[in-house]
Amino acid sequence: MNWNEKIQRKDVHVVVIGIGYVGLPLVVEFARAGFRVTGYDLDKRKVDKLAVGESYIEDISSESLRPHVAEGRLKATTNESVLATADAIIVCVPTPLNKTKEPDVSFIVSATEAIARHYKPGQCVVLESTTYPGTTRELVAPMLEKAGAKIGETLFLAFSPERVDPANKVYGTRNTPKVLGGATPNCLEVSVALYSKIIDKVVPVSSTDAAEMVKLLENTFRAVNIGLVNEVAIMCHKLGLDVWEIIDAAATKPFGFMKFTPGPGLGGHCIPIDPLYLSWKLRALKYTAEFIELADDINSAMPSYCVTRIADLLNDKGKAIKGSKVLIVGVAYKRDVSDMRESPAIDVVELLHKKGADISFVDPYVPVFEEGTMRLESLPIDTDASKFDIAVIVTDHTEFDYAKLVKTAPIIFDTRNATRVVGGSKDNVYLL
Ligand code: SAJ
Repeated sequence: MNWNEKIQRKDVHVVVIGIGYVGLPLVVEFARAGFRVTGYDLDKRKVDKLAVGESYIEDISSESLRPHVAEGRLKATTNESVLATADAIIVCVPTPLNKTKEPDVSFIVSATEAIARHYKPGQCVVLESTTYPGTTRELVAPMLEKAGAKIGETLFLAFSPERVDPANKVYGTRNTPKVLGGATPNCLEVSVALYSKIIDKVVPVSSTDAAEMVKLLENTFRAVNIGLVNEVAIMCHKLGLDVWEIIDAAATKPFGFMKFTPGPGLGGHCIPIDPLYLSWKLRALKYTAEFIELADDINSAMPSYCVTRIADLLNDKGKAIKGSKVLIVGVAYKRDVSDMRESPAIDVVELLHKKGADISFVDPYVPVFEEGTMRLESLPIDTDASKFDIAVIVTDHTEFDYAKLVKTAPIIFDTRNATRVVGGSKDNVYLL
């Protein structure tokens, strides 16, 4: 039976390797489309929850899992031998940076080694983890060929960048267009046929390298533009201008402008990391990706810039950072999420701690802040800010009471212009 028939008859067992914030939504969509799906992960906690239809990802409800688990079409396992029973294997493993800010593709390698150990002719393998152009072709394909696969004949290999946007209530897996590049035309045909069953709009491109590069352009575009507005914020402060007013006014331009806002730095597992996969690849080709490296320098320096501004504000009140009581308002990497990965708050807190500040924080999404030797517990969301020398808004969660904060905190350093929602006099508020 050929792939198209298998797909039409839903006679396809899909195994998703890595059931995190990218893999789990795919598990749901393949199950919803009527396929047999198994989530395979080394994390027994996730596997045990998925196996009983319990979600552990904010954007996925347990109700969307349970019926498929009850029907026996949706399973979960920590046992890699499930790969031998897979018709399609989707790889959604992390691609972090290592200590020297270089790509760490070890999770892709481990996943590919497992696939190779259980390779059977006819399988379709799609890599979704964000990575540098060439990974699928130079790293993954040869490992599978060593196991006997003939790419495009006995194994269909593709790359499709994940476009999951945590907490996005408008765009989910099904209605976000999905780019797909095949290692060969046959590979593209099979993977497009499969993904078309779960994604409204599949966007084929000419190769796996092209598909890998598309994702890196998407996120490099964001990192560079965020770096630009962060530098504009520094320039405006030196010019005595309100950068938020400038950006809001520029954003009235109905064409040729896209609004980005300055902040305390670049957080999350995508934007600070993905562009460095691209600049690393180009360095290997003896080329310096100037914009990426410059944006990374500016974005990485924002926490330290914020601490300098905090020092100046306390100094104006005759206070040193050392011994001052500082309330950090919000520590997650962005509004209304609980994720702390690469959060700029980590650097802001560490720098203040090194200077001897007496630090507390409040974040309804993050109960405990742990970094190095530091361990802080979040104060209640209605903490009285008048007991502190300064309140620093690092993450502008919606549920904070900014009006109360403006009324009670002696000084507020607002890195997100979150206090714009508060009317009346705000002469104790200082913006990035
Ligand atoms: N940030 C700014 N200024 C901005 C936008 C973001 O300082 O104008 C900061 C955020 O506070 C955060 C970091 O940058 O610390 C990243 O924010 P993000 O809005 O880009 O959010 P992410 O990291 O969740 O990015 C994801 C990405 N999705 C994928 O990679 C599949 C990104 O491509 C999306 O564009 C982004 O969500 C989104 O639009 O929300």
